Amino acid sequence: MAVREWKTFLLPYKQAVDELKVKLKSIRKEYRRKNEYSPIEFVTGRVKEISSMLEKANKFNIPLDRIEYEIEDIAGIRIMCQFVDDIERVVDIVRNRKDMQIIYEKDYVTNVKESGYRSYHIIIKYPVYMAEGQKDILAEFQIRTLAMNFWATIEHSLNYKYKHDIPENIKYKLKTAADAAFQLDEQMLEIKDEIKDAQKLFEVKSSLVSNIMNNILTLSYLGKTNESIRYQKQLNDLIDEGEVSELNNLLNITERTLDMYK
Ligand code: 0O2
Ligand code: 0O2
Repeated sequence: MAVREWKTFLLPYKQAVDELKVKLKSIRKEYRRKNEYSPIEFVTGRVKEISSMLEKANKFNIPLDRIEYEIEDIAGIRIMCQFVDDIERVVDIVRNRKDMQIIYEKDYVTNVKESGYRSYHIIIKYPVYMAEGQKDILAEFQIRTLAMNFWATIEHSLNYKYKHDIPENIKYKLKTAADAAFQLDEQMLEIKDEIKDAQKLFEVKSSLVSNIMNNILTLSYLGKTNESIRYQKQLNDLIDEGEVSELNNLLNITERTLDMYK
């Protein structure tokens, strides 16, 4: 295939990656808007490099006209979670969607790969609407924790450097590091509630602070300089150590003052 034909071939995959990223990121946004914990920490996506596709086609003797059926990760989406048990929640979210048809799942979280690799993979069929009409493409989700992602990213770059022939001593160290990543995930799971509470507290406080700031700004626009300076000082005193209840009080006071002038 000429470069131009590759570009045309890859168009629906690029569109699928863009759409899937938006869809998954908006799940996170929705949780955050509701002030709830999101099982999705962040999402990345990529279309497979042409060189990497050719390499895979060569390795598995896949003729070019079979690539779209045989290479399942031309469109690749990675979903990162904070905790191991978030992975199941994300898998359930994907299973319940009507716009993504699951072809099969591979659980490398339970069945760790020989290399030490852990992740939950889902291959989906996804309809993309192009100018000429609908095209169904395959896409791969890799769902993993931050620790799994850290390990896989490093191991992947070493594989690239050593052309998949990593020296035994480094392989051994990677295995030990994979165990350490596993332990880290287990330990984080044990203090998950603690961490979630801290994160929630941070979010509640920052949303209170931003609402108070908005009210102070509005007062200042309305020409109520004295009040605005007074509340700004009170807010400054609360920023570091203030309790939620104190911030709530200040928010109520600024709201009542605003109501008086509106
Ligand atoms: P935000 O608000 O910065 O988090 P693009 O191709 O540019 O349209 P995107 O999503 O920017 O798409 O690129 P990509 O490479 O697919 O995804 C990168 C996203 O993952 C960025 O978020 C990064 O912030 C986020 N990311 C990467 N590494 C980490 C990490 O270690 N921790 C966290 N929390 N996020 C990470 P956004 O979408 O730009 O939004
Ligand atoms: P890329 O784009 O470079 O990431 P096989 O190649 O037969 O072992 P198969 O059946 O093609 O694997 O699919 P599998 O096992 O689900 O793996 C597909 C993708 O998972 C890989 O894509 C990697 O992204 C990731 N992966 C699987 N095993 C490992 C591993 O041991 N280490 C790391 N870092 N990643 C792994 P590609 O093809 O490597 O492409």
